[in-house]
Formats: sequence, C-alpha cells, structure tokens
Amino acid sequence: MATDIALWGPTASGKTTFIQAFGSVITSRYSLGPIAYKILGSDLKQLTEFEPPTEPTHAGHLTQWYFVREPNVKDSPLSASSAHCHEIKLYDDDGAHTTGMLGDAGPDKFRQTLEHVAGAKCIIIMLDPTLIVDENPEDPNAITKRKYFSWIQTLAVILKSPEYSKERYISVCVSKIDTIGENLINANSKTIVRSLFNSNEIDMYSLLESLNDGLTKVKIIPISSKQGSASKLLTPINVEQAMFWLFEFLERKSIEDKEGKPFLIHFLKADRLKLYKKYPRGKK
Ligand SMILES: Nc1nc2c(ncn2[C@@H]2O[C@H](COP(=O)(O)OP(=O)(O)OP(=O)(O)O)[C@@H](O)[C@H]2O)c(=O)[nH]1
Ligand SMILES: [Mg+2]
Repeated sequence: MATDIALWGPTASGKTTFIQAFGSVITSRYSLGPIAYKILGSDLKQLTEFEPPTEPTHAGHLTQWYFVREPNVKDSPLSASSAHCHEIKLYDDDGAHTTGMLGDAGPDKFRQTLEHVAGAKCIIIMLDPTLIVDENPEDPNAITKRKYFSWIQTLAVILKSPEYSKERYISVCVSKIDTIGENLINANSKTIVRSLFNSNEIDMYSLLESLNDGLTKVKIIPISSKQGSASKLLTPINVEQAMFWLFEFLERKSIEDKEGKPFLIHFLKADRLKLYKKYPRGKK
C-alpha cells in the first residue's frame, strides 16, 4: 500500500536522523523472528546501511522505501492477516522552511508549507525540548514554548479546516529524550510533554490531545535517535514505535476495506482481523 508520511519539525529537531534511525533499528533488531521486518530500496534490494545526516536538509528531501512485514511461514493464517508491504514516502523538508523561519518567509509562507504536511495521510511531528529557550522579546526567531505552541496551533487549525479534514494518523515524537534526565525518562508521555512544553499560560499537552477527533488519531511517543559516542552507529530508543503505530492502523484499515475480494475466500475479514498480529510494543 502507498503510505505517505510527512515530517514536521524545526531546524535540527531530528527529522532526518529519525528516518535513518528507523531504518537502522529495523535492520538491526527486527529482521529475524516469526515476523521479519525489512527496508527495501526502490530497486527492491534490502537496505542495510543507514547513516545519520552530516548536515541540515536543504530544500526538502523525499525518502522512498518499501517497508515489508513478512511472516516466515508463507500461505499461513498469520501470513494472510499480517503480511504487508508499505511503499513509504517520507517527506523530510528542512525545518527552517517548514516553520517559516527563513528570512523572507512570513506567516503566509508558513501556512503554505503546512498545507503540504496537511495533505499527508500520516504526520510525524518533532517536539524537541533542547531547542526551547526562555522568552526573549529581542529575538523574534527564538524558539520559546509560546512559539512551539503557536506553530502546532496553526497546524491544528489547518488540519481541522474543511479543506484538509480527513482520516489521518499523527505520531508526535518528543525527540532527544536522551537529554531530558533520569527523573523524566521513564515518565509517561503526558508528564513528559507537560514538564517540557507546558507553562503557566501554555498547555501544549491539551492542544495535542485536541488534535484527536473522529478522523485524526494522535499518539505521543518519547524517542531518541542519538548517535553512539564511539561510532557513527545510531542507538535509537523507541523510534520504531512512532512508525509501527501508523502502520498498524493502516494495515487494520486495509483488512477492513478488502472485505469480499476474491483472494480472501479462505480467510474472511473477521478471521483476518482476529488473526492480525500486532506490532511489537515497548521500548527496545
Ligand atoms: N542528543 C540527541 N541528538 C540528536 C537526536 N536526534 C538528532 N540529534 C542531533 O540533532 C542534530 C540535528 O539532527 P537532524 O536530523 O539533522 O535534524 P533535522 O530536523 O533533520 O534538521 P533540518 O534538516 O535542518 O530541518 C544532529 O546533530 C543530530 O545528531 C537525539 O535523539 N538525541
Ligand atoms: Mg533534516
């Protein structure tokens, strides 16, 4: 199935690193087992090398991969329900552009770039606590809690506008959780967002919750895509959960939508949904 995923986040919030970390974690931790997971390039060859970016993304970037979920016993009930292939298109624009913080951008330009995000079926929002600075009236480009909130608020308005209202899934990633300290790292996502992004006047957590409606589903996931200190290898935490959650919704939906198709003669929709194997959960 074709799966569009747009990433949104300010400069250096970890979007490009996240994509590479996802590829890396799939290949290193999920390629063996009763269900194998693989990333294939556009030539359908399996990709095994994923390197973090060495510089900021310029003028947008599209990563096109196949993400394959393949039970190792073919023609089984498990395979009928849980074998899936996503042709993923990851839209990774540069943060300066997507936040309208380029020199001549301005609010209209910002809305235009969000419209591109709003068109995608799946959205990954990066909330990076390390970028936040205190209020500074002298620097209009300072990323304060207020500014982060207003970005998400504008996005929320666009997502809920009749023009863009549709079924979609949003993973809100609190990025770089390797930096947030022992006391928070094991807290639930509500506590993490409130501690890092709320203030007396700003309630980021409730704003994110309000994105959840009949059509849009939102999940907040704390992640880290930090590079290991001794090597270029990535040692991600929880990154795959932000993607698995999206894929699981889409796969269940595709099973529901395929009722009655001839190739499902042996496994009816209800059976396939019952047999559907969930994605692995939890931090790895
Ligand atoms: N500590 C830590 N650093 C991270 C993490 N993820 C990314 N970084 C660092 O953050 C910096 C920016 O990462 P990028 O992935 O290039 O950020 P981006 O959002 O793609 O930035 P633009 O392309 O400019 O929009 C890099 O130096 C990364 O090494 C993380 O989970 N933890
Ligand atoms: Mg980038």
